[in-house]
Amino acid sequence: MANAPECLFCRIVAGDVPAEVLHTTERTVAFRDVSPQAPLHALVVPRDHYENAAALAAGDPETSAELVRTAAAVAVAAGHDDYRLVFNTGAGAGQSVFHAHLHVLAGRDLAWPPG
Ligand code: TR5
Repeated sequence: MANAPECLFCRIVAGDVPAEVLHTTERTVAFRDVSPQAPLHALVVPRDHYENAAALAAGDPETSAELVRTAAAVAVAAGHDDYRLVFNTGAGAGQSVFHAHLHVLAGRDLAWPPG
């Protein structure tokens, strides 16, 4: 799927908007969230533009799986065996950037259910 020039995360992937990149693979980029909600808060995104996790899984299942592998690698590299992975999907669920992204949260007690 083509990248979207007006999409913030496409621009981070392209290097046009600065971000603290933690890990890259052929298909994914992981960078630190600008407004961290835990000592480790990273976002893992596909290089290609998909609106949300469901669209990514339908259109490119291998990259969808790679997002999870990359998220695990980021958490373990930061010294965390326990971590939370979150896909907010839709504005009502808290999605604010409409380029699929997997939140990786770790480093503090994470309550359940989430807010
Ligand atoms: O709310 P959802 O699930 O869509 O998550 C979007 C995430 O993007 C939020 O946790 C934001 O804090 C994060 N975000 C927003 C911006 C940004 C970012 N993370 C890294 N770098 C960012 N830049 C440069 N600009 C943002 N507006």
